Amino acid sequence: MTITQSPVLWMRGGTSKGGYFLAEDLPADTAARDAFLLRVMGSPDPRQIDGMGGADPLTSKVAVVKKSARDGVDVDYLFLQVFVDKAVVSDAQNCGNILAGIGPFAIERGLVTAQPQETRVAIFMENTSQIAIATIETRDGKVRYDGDARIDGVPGSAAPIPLEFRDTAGSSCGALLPTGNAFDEVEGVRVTLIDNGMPCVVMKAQDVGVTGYEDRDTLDNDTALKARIEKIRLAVGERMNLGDVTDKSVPKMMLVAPPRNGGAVTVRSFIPHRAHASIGVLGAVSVATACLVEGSPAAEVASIPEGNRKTLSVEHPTGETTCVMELDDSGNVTSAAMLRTARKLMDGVVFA
Ligand code: NQM
Repeated sequence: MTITQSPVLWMRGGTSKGGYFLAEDLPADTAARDAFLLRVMGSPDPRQIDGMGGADPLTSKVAVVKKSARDGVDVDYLFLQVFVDKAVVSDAQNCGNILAGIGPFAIERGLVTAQPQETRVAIFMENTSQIAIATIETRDGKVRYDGDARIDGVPGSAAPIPLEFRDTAGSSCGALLPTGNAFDEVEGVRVTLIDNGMPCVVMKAQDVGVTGYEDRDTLDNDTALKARIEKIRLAVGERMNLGDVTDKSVPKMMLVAPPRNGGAVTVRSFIPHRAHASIGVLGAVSVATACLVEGSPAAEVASIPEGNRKTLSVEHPTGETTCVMELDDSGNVTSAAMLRTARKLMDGVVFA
């Protein structure tokens, strides 16, 4: 089926933005779907001038949603990253920021019925076959978007959307630590290969010649640094069970340094070729988990509170993101929660 238009809801989800589609509105054939989405976003083109994308990986994102047939699950969510400057649409990663808009979208489209005060939406994340629970404020049968919750990287405030993740370890790599090691040495740099919801390569910023406190533009303009970490990324794809990662948006590259504002750790992330303006949701969960791995480079720079329930503030270029992690008595992370917000921006028809 070739289509030239589709109903869509455009939303900000967390610190990202993208098009939310019902699965039934898109072609079932992957090649036809991807061709349509590339046209919708205006890719490949660094400016995405002929489409809806914002010339940034964080604003070139798509959610495909359907009612779930799974027990105890409300909706199935497939995340698609539409590359900005390549004709690539990838389902190789999940996205916890776009996830924040899934509950509101499901209610807007009648896939989930709004409850009197708040509506719990159980979401099956198709990319990684895991479940997240989002709690959406609802009044009079509608989503409430206004509120007092603030997240760094987004101006103003909005209704809170708590997200809870369980069993995210090994989401794409098969194991939390796919090589079984607290660190491996790759291209002369000590790195932790880790996946607690997002495949990440975590290394000390100083080990690749930066401080970890640079702003996004400085890092984005550092071509020597980017070439160095891309070499590491390509070298670890197979070891992380991700295969050839040349045209994949994972693993993410995470440069860590000691916290400066009372948090647990400072992170500068590459996703993977552009520096992130803040940090991804599952990216933050994975880095926070790396800080808890004894003997890892991240543990050396992190400041970790005591107890089995840890509130870890991950400092990033535009503020911080707080992850609340639950650990079992052996120190394994059993769940992670994070606060996000979302906003409905446009409801209509998009053309290809
Ligand atoms: O890690 C960007 C984002 C993300 C992903 C990226 C995300 C996550 O900020 O769960 O949210 O890492 O490509 O939207």
